Amino acid sequence: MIKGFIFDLDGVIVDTAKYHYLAWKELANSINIDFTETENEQLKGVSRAESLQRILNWGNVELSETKFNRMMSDKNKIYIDYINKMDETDILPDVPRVLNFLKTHKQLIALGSASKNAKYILKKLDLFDEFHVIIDGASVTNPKPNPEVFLTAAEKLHVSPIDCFVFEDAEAGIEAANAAHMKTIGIGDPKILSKANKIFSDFTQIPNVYLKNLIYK
Ligand code: B16
Ligand code: MG
Repeated sequence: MIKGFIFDLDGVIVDTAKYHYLAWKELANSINIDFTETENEQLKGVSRAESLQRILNWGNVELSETKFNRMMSDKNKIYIDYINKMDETDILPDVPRVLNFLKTHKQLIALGSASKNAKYILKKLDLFDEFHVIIDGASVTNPKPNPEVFLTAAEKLHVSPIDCFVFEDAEAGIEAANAAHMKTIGIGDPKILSKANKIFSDFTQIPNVYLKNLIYK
């Protein structure tokens, strides 16, 4: 029984959402756009370019291509400054237990993230070698909610999409995994993740027996 287990990164393995928020807020405020955590929720799982476009739309601001690209690069510099302070103590509780359980049961494990910083972050967390396949924002052309990121992960794992499980914290990610015909496990707020097949508040709530059932049933 070999199944594919695909993990989102930001908000699932590590709580980088707060750093994305702080970096975007600094940028948005610099061009007089107000930006709150409620709006930030709509950027989770969304690509960097689409995130900036949404912020500009909220503020009714238009930018030239040059300025748009400069803002994306400025945002990433601020974000990387936060990331540079991270280490393995920032891995969210019980993520290592779940990864170890799946490995012990010879399951295939992939990362499916929209982030172009995913490989760098995994190395900082000392988790890079835990994944058989890493699909990130640089590997695909169509960002979530398009299913490409997850379908590519399944293809590279050589597992059929219907035998894949996706751990996701964002609405766009759940939509992408549902569109890929995979089973979705939402991590976080049930109000946001209502389209997921199953929801847990975090990995501490996922018992080994639940994982065992996913593998062998
Ligand atoms: P970057 P995930 C996503 O990562 C984040 O949730 C989203 O907020 C971010 O805009 C996106 O990555 C792009 O990130 O600027 O690092 O390329 O949740 O899909 O792991
Ligand atoms: Mg996420």
